[in-house]
Amino acid sequence: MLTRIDHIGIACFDLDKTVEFYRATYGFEVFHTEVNEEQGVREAMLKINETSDGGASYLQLLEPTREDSAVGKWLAKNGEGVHHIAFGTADVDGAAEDIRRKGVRVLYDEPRRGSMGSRITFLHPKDCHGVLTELVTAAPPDATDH
Ligand code: V0V
Ligand code: CO
Repeated sequence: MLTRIDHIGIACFDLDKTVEFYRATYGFEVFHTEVNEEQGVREAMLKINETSDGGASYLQLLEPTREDSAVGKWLAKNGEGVHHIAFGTADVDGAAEDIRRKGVRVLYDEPRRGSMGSRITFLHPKDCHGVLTELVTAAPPDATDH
């Protein structure tokens, strides 16, 4: 079961400038930053609110670390903007399997490492009405060292 919007992924050319826009305009502060080399991103998580399932919702600002990454390719084609949405679930393996059985392409055989020790997978945007969709299981609270 999907129980929250975990994050909205926003692609940008300059992470520091974009973080500053969200701080100055809305007052959102950086909760966590990291580089994920496998995904080819440098990212900042801005926590927006807690959610009723014990999780939280974030904006995920993404700057590519290389041009041939998913975000690098997307930026070259589209410019800055919303890149993906992510739904939170306690069971990313089960959710991905259910959705795969419905005929939607799940991009990874096994979930991979995401932000803050989470486990993530993606659904192909062409099977989701044009929206790149991520499924996330957050790390247990004591395992998160943000
Ligand atoms: C590509 N397309 C998109 C899209 N990216 N449509 C909607 N939203 C997007 N973000 C469309 C594109 O316009 C093409 O449509 C078609 O899909 C094929 O795209 P492509 O440019 O040829 O690129 P591909 O096929 O090489 O790669 C697309 C996929 C790739 C979705 C397969 O981006 C991918 O593997 N994404 C998952 C990983 C990812 O995005 N990582 C970065 C975030 P037309 O032109 O043919 O009609 S990492 C993250 O979120 C983390 C770490 C986290 O949350 O913790
Ligand atoms: Co994401």
